[in-house]
Amino acid sequence: MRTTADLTALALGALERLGVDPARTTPLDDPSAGRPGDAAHGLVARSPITGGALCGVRVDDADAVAAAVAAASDAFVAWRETPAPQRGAVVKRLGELLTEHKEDLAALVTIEAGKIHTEALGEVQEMIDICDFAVGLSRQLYGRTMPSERAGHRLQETWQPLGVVGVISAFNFPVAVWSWNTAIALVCGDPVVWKPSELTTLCALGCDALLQRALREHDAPAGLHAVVLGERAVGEALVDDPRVALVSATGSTRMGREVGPRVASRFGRCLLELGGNNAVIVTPSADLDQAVSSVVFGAAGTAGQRCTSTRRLLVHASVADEVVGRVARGFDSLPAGDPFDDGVLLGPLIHDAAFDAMQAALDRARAQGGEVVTGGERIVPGDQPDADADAEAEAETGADAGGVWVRPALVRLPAQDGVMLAETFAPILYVVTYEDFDEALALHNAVPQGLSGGLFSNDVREAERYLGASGADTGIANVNAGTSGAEIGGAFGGEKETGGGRESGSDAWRAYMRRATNTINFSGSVQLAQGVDFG
Ligand code: UN1
Repeated sequence: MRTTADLTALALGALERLGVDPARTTPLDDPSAGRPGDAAHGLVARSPITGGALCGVRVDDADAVAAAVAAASDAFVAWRETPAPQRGAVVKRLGELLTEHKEDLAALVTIEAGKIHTEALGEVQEMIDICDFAVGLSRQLYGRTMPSERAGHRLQETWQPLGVVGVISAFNFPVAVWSWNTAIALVCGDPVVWKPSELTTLCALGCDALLQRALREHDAPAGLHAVVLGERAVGEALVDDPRVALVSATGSTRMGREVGPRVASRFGRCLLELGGNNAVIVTPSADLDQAVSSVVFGAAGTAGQRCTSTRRLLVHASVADEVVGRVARGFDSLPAGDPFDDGVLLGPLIHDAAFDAMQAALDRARAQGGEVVTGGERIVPGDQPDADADAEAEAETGADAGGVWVRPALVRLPAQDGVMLAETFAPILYVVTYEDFDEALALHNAVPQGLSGGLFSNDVREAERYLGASGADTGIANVNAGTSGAEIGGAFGGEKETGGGRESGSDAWRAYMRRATNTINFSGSVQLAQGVDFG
């Protein structure tokens, strides 16, 4: 297991290679910088692998946010007039730099989010992919031409840059979600001000450094991108600034409930990507090998900390015992440990509070008559020091508390109710059985969230019904594929309490532009629509 000192050295090396200004971070042993938590440090960057502190990170205040938004607004004036394919050239360069620095950025993701290294590399790959997509899009920001009802008239719609985009992102996808928004916003002609999670500030500094390099190389206007670091007040300043035309926020439904009305009250535009409570239906005709391995990855991958994680298993009664047994064996055999190590599939939870929330959810499940088939307990992988003893040691000496690993929990519930209707950001998979397909569809949709879902079936009628008007009500609905791991080419997001926003591929770019409907009269006379005669 790597120590905090190892991780600090790795992180600082990566930051240097990525070109991050050393003044943005402060060493923890610098007496002039104060102690962790002091104003001089602002935030402390930590790793969930050891629970230890890596370095201090200088933070921004509300004035700094206002200055970043002002600079972005100025940059917008020039950027909106820059031809979209030239804007695309900057994003193309960003994609090249990401390819070159894939390892460094992935290392920061593993260090700060605890994600296993193959998933961290996959996350950076999503960034490269969205850059490719955005570069192509820069020549395809299509509007339509419609037939006019008036002779000698043309009716068309055009898409124009919208303005400053505020991006708020979460710890679990600390770099990809930023890139989905930023690559698209930039080709659409919009500057970006980014407030990342306070848990993944080093990742954000790394992304910003690469983009600044691409912008400099292309003589893009200053202020086109800024990262603002801090806690709630920084996010609030961004959300409330009337110069921010679009707030694209990823996080909990609780966060969205605050952000949505605040942005709406100033008639700003919001793109919300909030909680999921994603179900997989396993039918009697399913290929159970495929279903089980997809469910194990969906529920336990990223330690259950994706918004697309599989949280509910709706399984036909005739195959329930077999599926539950096989998923339980899958959970039990996942190698836990240092997420940098080859073969490790289970990394740590983000922090102690995530573990506490998981235990509280399991207690609720038991109170509802749930049976914990396997998992839920804290595990101490490999040479990880004893966690409880270390927590006390940390309080006294500042030593590492130790990371929090947990065995993914599989819980059979008598009915889909109570705790199963809520998203707990941890690896818990609730199972209920069903008897007929209508019941499975009803259960699938009977939660407040609507992000992702999957059906495992080889019955074409079930598959078509699942994808149809009365089928899955989620923004992402898959057949013989799990709930997580969506590709960037499709639009990403969901309905109901998931917030309704769509990011990344397809036509999600439209949220980042303003649409204008244009009538051009080349007839040489005035003709009113709807046949109106006005003298
Ligand atoms: C998230 O968890 O916020 O579909 C994003 C997936 C990833 C993105 C998840 N491509 O699981």
